[in-house]
Amino acid sequence: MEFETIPTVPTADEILDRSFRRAASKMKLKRNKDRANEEFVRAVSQAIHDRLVRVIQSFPDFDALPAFYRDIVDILWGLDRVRKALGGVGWAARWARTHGPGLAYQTRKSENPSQIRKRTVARLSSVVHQVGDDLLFLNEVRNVIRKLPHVSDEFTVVVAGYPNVGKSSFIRLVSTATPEVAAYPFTTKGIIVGHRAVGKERMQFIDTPGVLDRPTEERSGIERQALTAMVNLASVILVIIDASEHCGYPLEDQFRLLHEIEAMVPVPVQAVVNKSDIAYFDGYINMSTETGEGVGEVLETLLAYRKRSEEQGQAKPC
Ligand SMILES: Nc1nc2c(ncn2[C@@H]2O[C@H](COP(=O)(O)OP(=O)(O)OP(=O)(O)O)[C@@H](O)[C@H]2O)c(=O)[nH]1
Ligand SMILES: [Mg+2]
Repeated sequence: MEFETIPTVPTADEILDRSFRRAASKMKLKRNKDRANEEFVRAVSQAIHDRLVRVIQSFPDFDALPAFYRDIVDILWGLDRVRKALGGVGWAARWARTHGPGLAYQTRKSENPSQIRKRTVARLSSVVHQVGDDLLFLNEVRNVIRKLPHVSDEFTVVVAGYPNVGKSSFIRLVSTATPEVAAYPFTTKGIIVGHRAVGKERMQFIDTPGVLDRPTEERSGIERQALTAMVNLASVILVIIDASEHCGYPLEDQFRLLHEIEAMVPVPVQAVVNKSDIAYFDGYINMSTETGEGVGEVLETLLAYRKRSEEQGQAKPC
């Protein structure tokens, strides 16, 4: 994703300091003092405009992003809020461009160019400070999105289920990803991507935060990230069930979530029961990420889905 290359968003003070410094160096080149004041005003408004435009241009076009990334930005901050912040910065850039030449002209025509210059600097500072919070917010967005995992367009297993059932333990065992594993719910707070070599190719594995069986509007941003991964990224969803209920959630709720997921997505949903070293559940594949029992069977089942998807892909009309 192009997110990695978004540079740090400068603060209002940094933009002003750098722009004043650049303008001051241009001012020194002018012998005539009045001309120097005029040149300072012109250069400072141009520099502010350029720096603000650079901020806007460094962000991707959110409408053109793949649905998964757009959803994640929407879940974390709200797309409207991000667009509004970019809009604010755009307003300040336009202000500098529109008013800069006029203010420079006034400086030249004035009886007291140095006073007009100071007044202009104060106005420009005030405009840039008006979008100071937008700049800080955009930097916060930048710091998070540049670390979003890179998800590629290949056969993808999204591992989902209630919190604390062993999703990350499974991902650690079978893929290159090393998510944190802990004996409490919501250890995983975002999407984590790993891979596993399958012959000459790879299979992508996505670890997700736990999801509770509850109405969508009550779900937290952490849970909603898991749902968007299931909807937008999965070739197959592996729902892990903890029949031992050591995770802290009743089996009945876990199965309700499984059925909700089945109804929500068009891709295959494979249920697997984990922690078979503690409790076994008839009628499902049982595995234990602790002892390794059954993990091979789960991988074979996933490979069979992949094979089927390849066959269907080949069967598709061109
Ligand atoms: N006995 C036993 N414990 C397991 C097994 N798999 C995972 N655990 C334990 O279950 C707890 C939760 O494991 P995680 O892998 O962090 O579970 P998770 O589903 O990723 O949890 P969240 O990220 O919080 O949703 C940890 O204490 C693991 O050691 C298993 O097969 N058997
Ligand atoms: Mg986890």
